[in-house]
Amino acid sequence: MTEKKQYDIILITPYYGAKDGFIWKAIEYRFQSPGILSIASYLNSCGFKASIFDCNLEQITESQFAEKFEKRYGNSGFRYLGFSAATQTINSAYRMANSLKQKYKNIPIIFGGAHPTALPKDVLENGFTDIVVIGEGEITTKNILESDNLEAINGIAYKKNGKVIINKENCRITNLDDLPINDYSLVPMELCKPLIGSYEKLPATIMITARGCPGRCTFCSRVVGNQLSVQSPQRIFDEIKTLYYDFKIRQIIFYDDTFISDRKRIEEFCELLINSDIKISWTCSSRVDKVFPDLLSKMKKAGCHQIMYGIESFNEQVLKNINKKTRPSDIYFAISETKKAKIEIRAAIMLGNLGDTIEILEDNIKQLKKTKPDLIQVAITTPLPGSQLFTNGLSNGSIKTFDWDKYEGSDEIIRHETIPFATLQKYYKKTYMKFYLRPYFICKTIFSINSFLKIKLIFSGIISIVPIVFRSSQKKTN
Ligand code: B12
Ligand code: SF4
Repeated sequence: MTEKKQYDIILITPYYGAKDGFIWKAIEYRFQSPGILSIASYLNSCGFKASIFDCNLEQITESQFAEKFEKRYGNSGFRYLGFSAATQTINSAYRMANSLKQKYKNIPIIFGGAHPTALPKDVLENGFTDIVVIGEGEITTKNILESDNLEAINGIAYKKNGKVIINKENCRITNLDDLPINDYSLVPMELCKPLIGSYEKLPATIMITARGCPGRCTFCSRVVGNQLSVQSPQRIFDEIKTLYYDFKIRQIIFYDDTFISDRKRIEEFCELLINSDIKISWTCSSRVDKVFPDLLSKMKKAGCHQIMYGIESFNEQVLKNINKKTRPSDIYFAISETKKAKIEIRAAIMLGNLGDTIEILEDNIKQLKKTKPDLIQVAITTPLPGSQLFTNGLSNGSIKTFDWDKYEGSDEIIRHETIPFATLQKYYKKTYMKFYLRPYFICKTIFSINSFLKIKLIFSGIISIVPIVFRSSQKKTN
């Protein structure tokens, strides 16, 4: 008799966070993983049975994983196991996968996400990964569940007679409206916790309304490539309706790489929100060269209260070196117009780019103090697999370690041509300190207190400054 399988696939995201007892714990943020949620929602809509075990959202650490997995799925039966991993979580995912492989020897293990997409060969070399899905996973995973003939499935890498085979690329999903609305009941949404300073209301969650980015910034790891595909305004609105009415979500953080890529799409989306009973607050990210004053006013009216701009540097030559394709004048324009629209600005800055000098790092601090964004987010440049910086580093030998656990900004990964890593760390702290610990910022913050939530936010903000003295960190790019 064949064993009954309750699930076709269990999709797992590893835990990523601060070590127990470390002060970062107080300001940790976590959300559902949109990638595996989308795959599971799609597979279930096609008649398969997919389950999600999101250890990041549920805060299940590596040491708790095997026991909790057993409790939840031990008696269920499943055909495949899938792990989603970024570079910083790949080692943890390996250990988790290995522990399951010991027990479930005949269950194929699939890896997907940012790191496996960038380095599929590496991921297959560990002995317990059977298949790597490269890029978007919905259709490719469905094809795997439907057929054992791996040779015929585009967008995967696998091992045959000990040799890694990388098949043809899969076709991108050009219209994201073709995918079903995410089935949020697959994950415990009540566990979402936003990053300090990124919300006005609670509960909060994230949404992705576009995939791909036409930009080619050298430091950026683009998981699904350069072709942009989007959800229509109506589709974004429909998903928000589900989140608002069924999950009582009141704050959305749009995690699209660059939300304002198509002005008309965002304009129509804002109109749908303005003319509805749904009163949510939301934030998004944008390039500084995608700023339209009249659109900003409409966004504000529709509930947008903060935009994160990928500024990276105020230096024209550095912007050229990283292929950002923006100019300092775009930055000044974006900041002043966003202020006029009364939308908060979170400015993302990078230290240790090609061409950076001490003078440039000092000037960045000066410009931040002069232009006065509301919040800043600083990162020491890390060569993430999948980025041009990583590929260049491989060929010129400037990458100092391939220990993926260290790829989070606090260790030296790549040698800067002139600035020692200790100096970059010093400027990481200095930029935060000089920006946040100045009388203007402190007074502005005190005068902005108008609710208990604001007091809570400020308290968490103070806590978040403390670890910066001890540790550096990496940011999400856009
Ligand atoms: C939303 C987001 C988050 C969310 C959710 C993370 C998550 N686990 O999904 C939060 C805020 C929690 C987060 C945290 C972090 N993130 Co993040 N994040 C993103 C962002 C902006 C969008 C990802 C997304 O949802 N896209 C939409 C979905 C549909 O695409 P997707 O996730 O790529 O998934 C598709 C495929 O990759 C594939 N797939 C994914 N997993 C799997 C698994 C299987 C089994 C299969 C078959 C397929 C498959 O199918 C999916 C559907 O098509 C990306 C940037 C980007 N544009 O991709 C960065 C990005 C993925 N994050 C990144 C980083 C560095 C981090 C952090 C390490 C940051 C930090 N220092 O704290 C942490 C890691 C936490 C973690 N547990 O993974 C990097 C990863 C780079 C790299 N080479 O690894 C990216 C690429 C940003 C960047 N350009 O630098 N992140
Ligand atoms: S940093 Fe932003 S603009 Fe540049 S390639 Fe990445 S997602 Fe696109």
